Amino acid sequence: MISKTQLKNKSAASIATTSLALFLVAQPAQATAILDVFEIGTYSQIYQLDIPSTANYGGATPSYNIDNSGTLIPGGIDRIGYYMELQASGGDRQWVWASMDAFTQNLGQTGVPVISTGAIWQQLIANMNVESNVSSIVTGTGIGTGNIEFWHNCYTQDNEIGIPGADGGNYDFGDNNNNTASCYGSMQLHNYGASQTLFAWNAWDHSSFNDLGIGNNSSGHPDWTFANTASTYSLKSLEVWVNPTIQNVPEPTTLALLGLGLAGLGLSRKRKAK
Ligand SMILES: [Ca+2]
Ligand SMILES: [Ca+2]
Ligand SMILES: [Ca+2]
Repeated sequence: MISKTQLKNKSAASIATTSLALFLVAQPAQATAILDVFEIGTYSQIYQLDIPSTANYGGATPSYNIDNSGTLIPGGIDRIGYYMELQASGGDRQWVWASMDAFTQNLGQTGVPVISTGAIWQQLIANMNVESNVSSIVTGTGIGTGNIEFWHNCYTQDNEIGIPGADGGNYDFGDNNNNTASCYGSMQLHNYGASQTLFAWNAWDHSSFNDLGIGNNSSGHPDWTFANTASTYSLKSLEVWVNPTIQNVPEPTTLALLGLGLAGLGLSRKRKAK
C-alpha cells in the first residue's frame, strides 16, 4: 500500500517535473541567472531579453521573452538584480550579476530605460553584491561604491553628478545625460570604487551603433560607448530580478484553512464550557 506521505511526495515530485519541463520550454538555450548566481534563491524574475545585434527602439518596448513587470508583489521589493550573459562565437561564455538596494518600486522602470518607461536612473546605488565568472570583475557583497547610468538620452563625457574618480574626457562610469531627446541610450552598471564598468549596453536608441560589453572596454572608451560590439556576440542575454521584501508568505488558502480550524476550535471550546 502507498502511504499518504508517499502519495504526497509523489505528487510533489510530478509537480516539480512538470514545472521544470515548462521552465525549460519557456527559456531560451542559455545558462540563465538561476544556474550561475548564488544569491538568486529568494529573487523573482521580472525580465529576460535576448539582446538584439541591432536596436533602435525610440519609444518602442524591447521584445522581452519574459516580462513580469505587471506582477503585484505584496509588500514591495527590497533589492533589484541584473544579470548579463555574453558569448562570442568560439569564445568563453561571460556573465556578471549585480544586485543592489531597490532604487524604485516600479517594476516597469527596472528594465531597458526606453523613453516610454519614463525611467532615467543616474545615481549612486547602495549595498551592491557582485558575482561573475570574468576574472577581471571585482566581486563581493555589500559593495558601497555602485552607480547606474540608465537613460534613453544622448550623453557627453563630463562627470555631471561628480562620481568619484570618473574622467571628464572619457565615456566611463561618470557621464552627462544632458540631452533630453531620445537618442543613443545607456544601460550601464558600474563599481566606481574599482573604476569598473560591470556591464554596458548602449546605442539601443541609435540607428547604426550597438555597443555591448562586460567589464571595462580595454580599447576605446571604458564604458563601451561607440564600441559597436553587439553583433560580435552570438549569445547575449539580459535578465532583471527582484527580491520581495516579504519572504515565505503563506498561500491564502493555507491561511484561510488555518483560520477556519482555529475558529472551529474556539466554538467547540465555548460549547463545552456551557
Ligand atoms: Ca566621463
Ligand atoms: Ca557612461
Ligand atoms: Ca542601435
